[in-house]
Amino acid sequence: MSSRLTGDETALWKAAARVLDANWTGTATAASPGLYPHQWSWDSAFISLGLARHRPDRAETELLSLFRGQWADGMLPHIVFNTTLARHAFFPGPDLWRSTGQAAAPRTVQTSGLTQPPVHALVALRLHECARDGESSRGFLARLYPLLAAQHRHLATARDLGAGGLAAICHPWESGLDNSPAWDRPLAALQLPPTAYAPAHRSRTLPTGEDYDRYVRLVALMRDAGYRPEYLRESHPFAVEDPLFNATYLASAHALAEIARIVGADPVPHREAAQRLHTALLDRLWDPDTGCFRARDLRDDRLLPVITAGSFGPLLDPELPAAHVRNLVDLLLSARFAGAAGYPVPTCDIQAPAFDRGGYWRGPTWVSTNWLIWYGALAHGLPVVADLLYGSTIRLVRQSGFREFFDPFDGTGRGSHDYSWSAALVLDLLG
Ligand code: 9WN
Repeated sequence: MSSRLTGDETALWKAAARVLDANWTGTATAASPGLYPHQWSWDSAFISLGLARHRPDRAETELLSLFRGQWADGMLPHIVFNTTLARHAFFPGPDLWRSTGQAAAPRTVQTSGLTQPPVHALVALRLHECARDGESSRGFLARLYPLLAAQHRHLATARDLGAGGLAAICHPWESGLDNSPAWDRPLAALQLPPTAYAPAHRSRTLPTGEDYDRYVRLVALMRDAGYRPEYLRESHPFAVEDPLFNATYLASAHALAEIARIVGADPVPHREAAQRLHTALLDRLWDPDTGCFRARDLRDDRLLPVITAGSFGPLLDPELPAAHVRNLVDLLLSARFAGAAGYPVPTCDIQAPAFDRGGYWRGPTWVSTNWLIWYGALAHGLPVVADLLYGSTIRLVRQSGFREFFDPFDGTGRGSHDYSWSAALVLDLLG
């Protein structure tokens, strides 16, 4: 804990550390007690940033244990199941994914069959930068480097479905922003079989019903096609290039170049990959009419209409041109986002018809998206934006605790309590 924290901040720091202690399972951290009892991919990365401040020994274990679930083709799954729990501790559990029946999946670990935003290399480098023992941390990076490189190779080969240099997501869950209104249009185009899939399975409230049936339908299609890239490229009905996913990929490609340099590998291919992503993001997802990034639906080759917090993701690109940065900052501070929210950043444009202040990823403020935009703003030397996000995030957790998500107008906490990444990223913010 930093010695410059105030009394209030110290109390907050200790409360966050208690959440991570309570959610620690021995080798990893549950995303939240009860609701998400397994290890989720981008959660795990964010959590390791908090552990680095509190229990550095656990930070490395957390990330390495996530990579136990990596498939032989490099795919890093979005869930690594804790098989000591009852099979029905979470829906959809291992029975839906059937990973162990897949040739590329690990034999001894059960996982999902899709991925999540690749924040891992970015996080691994930050862990190294925070480490007290440089020598041992270099050893950690050396272990992780081939796994991260395989993850990036998988995205570059199996997921460039549009052949335009970006990675496509094949399921809303891969975006991390599950029920974002950005996905409404491609989901609505999906044909559902007459019998709904999702049983009365989840105690949670959002998202449910037909949305959920569509999520499960997409998984069943991917699974029945053996999660094959050829199927995803040619036939899968959901294929979208998302600015947030690709921005984390780009930032991680830069981090991977630096990790390669530190461990004595060749950084050049990773720098080139970052360069290609930079060009492709601008060419394919920048919309000059609205002055921001929007997701591209590869099935009709059109940009999706709704602007979300994900549109600010490309602030993570250190080479984003100044004019684009200015456009994004103007939009972020406008009445469509921070300008009209007491507790920014809402996850959806407040003026969009689909905006819903309590609707999970359809409006509420989340600590993860705030942290990513904060991180990008710092890298671009935007202290006003960075301070706004820092202040808003700290006020939210101070007022409402380490909740899963928050009302963007009055800061009311919603969803799970003691949500791991909310605690972890606050530890990282407090430093
Ligand atoms: C589906 C674990 C995960 C987060 C996602 C969040 C939510 C799962 C769900 O919880 O997704 O993977 O069942 O809704 O949307 O970002 O990683 O915290």
